[in-house]
Amino acid sequence: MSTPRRDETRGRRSAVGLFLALLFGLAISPAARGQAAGESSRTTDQGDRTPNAIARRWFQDAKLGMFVHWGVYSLLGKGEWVMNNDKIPIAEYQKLPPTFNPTKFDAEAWVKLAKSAGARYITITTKHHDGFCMFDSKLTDYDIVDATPYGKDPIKALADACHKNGIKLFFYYSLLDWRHPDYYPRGKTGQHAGREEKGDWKKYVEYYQGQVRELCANYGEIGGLWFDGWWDNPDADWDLEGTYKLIHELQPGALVGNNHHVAPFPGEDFQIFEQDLPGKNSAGFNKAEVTAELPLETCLTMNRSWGYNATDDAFKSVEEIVHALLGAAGRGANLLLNVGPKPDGTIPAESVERLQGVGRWLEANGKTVYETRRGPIPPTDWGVSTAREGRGGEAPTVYLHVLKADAAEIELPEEFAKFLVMPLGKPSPLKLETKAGAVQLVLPADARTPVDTILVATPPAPTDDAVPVPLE
Ligand code: H79
Repeated sequence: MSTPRRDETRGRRSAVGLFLALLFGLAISPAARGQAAGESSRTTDQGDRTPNAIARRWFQDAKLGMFVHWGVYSLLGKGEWVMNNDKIPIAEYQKLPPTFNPTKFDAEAWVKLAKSAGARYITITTKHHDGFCMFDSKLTDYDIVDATPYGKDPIKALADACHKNGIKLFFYYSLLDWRHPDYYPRGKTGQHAGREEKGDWKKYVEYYQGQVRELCANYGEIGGLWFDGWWDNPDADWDLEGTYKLIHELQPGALVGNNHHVAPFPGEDFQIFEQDLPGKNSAGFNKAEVTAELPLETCLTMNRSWGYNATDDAFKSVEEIVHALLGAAGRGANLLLNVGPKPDGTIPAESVERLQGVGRWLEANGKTVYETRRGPIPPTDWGVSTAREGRGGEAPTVYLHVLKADAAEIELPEEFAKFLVMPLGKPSPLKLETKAGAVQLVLPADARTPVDTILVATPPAPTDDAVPVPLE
């Protein structure tokens, strides 16, 4: 083995033990420790067999979801905020549903597309801020079954297709409602809807909780609820506690997330970041601290819009999306990647191409992403790390994802000095040089691969004469 033996005694003591310590943040630099310590026992404790704990682990393993923003706003092709942005009063906006007839909607095709992308769950808008319900609600006629010529419940079709294909389904639900007369006192947005200046907030809470009950009761097993819009009226009494209790009672394996941009509330199962990786705040509203207690999720648009936007062609490349997925995974988060279907129910070709591109990448490299946790090396200038626990006698593994295309040398923490590091799928160890307490890994051009150079790092064998067996 060509790696330098800097400290034989320490190396022999227990390389695997050192690795485990490294993996769980016990024997590593303070920065890395901060990162690894984030894995709390609540989310990784394999012994916790409650449906909620099992679901959280499933979520952390799943890594990629497909987000769907679809509603009557899709007809206008200007995104899901069009009612607010174009100051369309309800009297005008409600002319949209009678023209909404997505005859090309094919639930099975959507689910298969999500699968081909490597996504393990779908999160779909059941009601957005405009208040229009894309599911069959008995509590309003302002829904797709009662108010459109389509007359069918696409959420039901999607739930059935998800169950059939082993994909979990989460429901996006906007707490904010620009149309409901009882959404009063009003919040920050939806000022031009033309509503009367009155309303009974308590009745609104009953309405939305009733709809949450419908979503939990009528679609079989669901992955969870994904709330948004709380920030419109943060001082109102939303009775989130009651809402979360209802969900957890009706669906013990369902996870609750709320995109409220503040620190998680009790009863929430994962923390959401919008258009930013956890810990970043390019969007301006991701100021909440990253919690160490919960699984994390970053939701991201593929272009600049959530709902279908006919003129927005600022699509990210497959490479950028894969980097976002890895940036999330390296921070312990999932990526929820958005598509905005057209009013006819089809998904834009640009999105289909990108989803399939991501899927091809995951097909080849998914082992270094799915079922991993963030690795012992925090995100750095060259890339990120993920880690896989050793199971069934397998050695634990750290995956180094070198995202910087021209990186010729990368620096690793000194604990890696004795590791065997090899490019994924190429059984030729790379050279490690220890310099002033840090390890430099030499990355020749022929060891690099496009999009992501994945290096498999395994701890040294426990004895000097044993030959380390690479996992890949
Ligand atoms: O559904 C998609 C968007 O329509 C919705 N969330 C994603 C998933 C969304 N709503 N608003 N935004 C995204 C932008 C965020 C605006 C905010 Fe604010 C900045 C919320 C809080 C600070 C604007 C200013 C709204 C309230 C104050």
